[in-house]
Amino acid sequence: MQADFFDDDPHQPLFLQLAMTDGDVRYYPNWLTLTDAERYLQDCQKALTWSQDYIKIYGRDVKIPRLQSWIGDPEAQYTYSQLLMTPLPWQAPVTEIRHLCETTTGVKFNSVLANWYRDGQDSMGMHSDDEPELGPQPTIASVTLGEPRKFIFKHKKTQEKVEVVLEHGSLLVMQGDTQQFWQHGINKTKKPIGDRINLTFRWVYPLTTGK
Ligand SMILES: O=C(O)CCC(=O)C(=O)O
Ligand SMILES: [Mn+2]
Repeated sequence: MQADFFDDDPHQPLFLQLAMTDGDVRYYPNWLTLTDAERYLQDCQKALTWSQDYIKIYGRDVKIPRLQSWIGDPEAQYTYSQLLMTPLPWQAPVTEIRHLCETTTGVKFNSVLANWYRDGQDSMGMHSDDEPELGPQPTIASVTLGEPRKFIFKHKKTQEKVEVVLEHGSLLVMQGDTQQFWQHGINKTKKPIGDRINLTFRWVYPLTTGK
């Protein structure tokens, strides 16, 4: 990973600015203390309502290779991989983490997609978070709890790749034109690895009815 370290505001945690053309991605290692990261990992595993969702591929229902939970304000309805997701109400561990994300980014979030990667066979295909309800330049705050996983960016035109290992207690912030120009994802791995929970906080604009 190529990056520069930034420490321009002593009240804000240190971050690495990833070297990416047409993108603005910041990585905050050790964003949470180890004690908080451990506690949040366990609380999220226990307290969230996790579901095994399916997507349709060529008319067949295919299992998404991870567990998910969509939490947010009631109007934050979201289509993800062609699934219309109605949010579950906010609850303790994610509300606290949401406030920490808002403090670091200076942006408000009304929803979070929680992903539980149970082992190396769970993954996330390459995609951009570019659904219309996220607006043209969404800020997405992505928190990692548990097993570190390699996060891959691929430029949509040049195919350039940038990789960063997302560590326990870290925060990744994608903003500006990142979703317009880049895809991101997490590959499967044969390594025997444990659980990872990822929380991606977003602001979802309510869907208009066209009236
Ligand atoms: O698990 C991750 O770090 C990525 C999650 C993600 O890209 C998403 O939920 O859209
Ligand atoms: Mn994403």
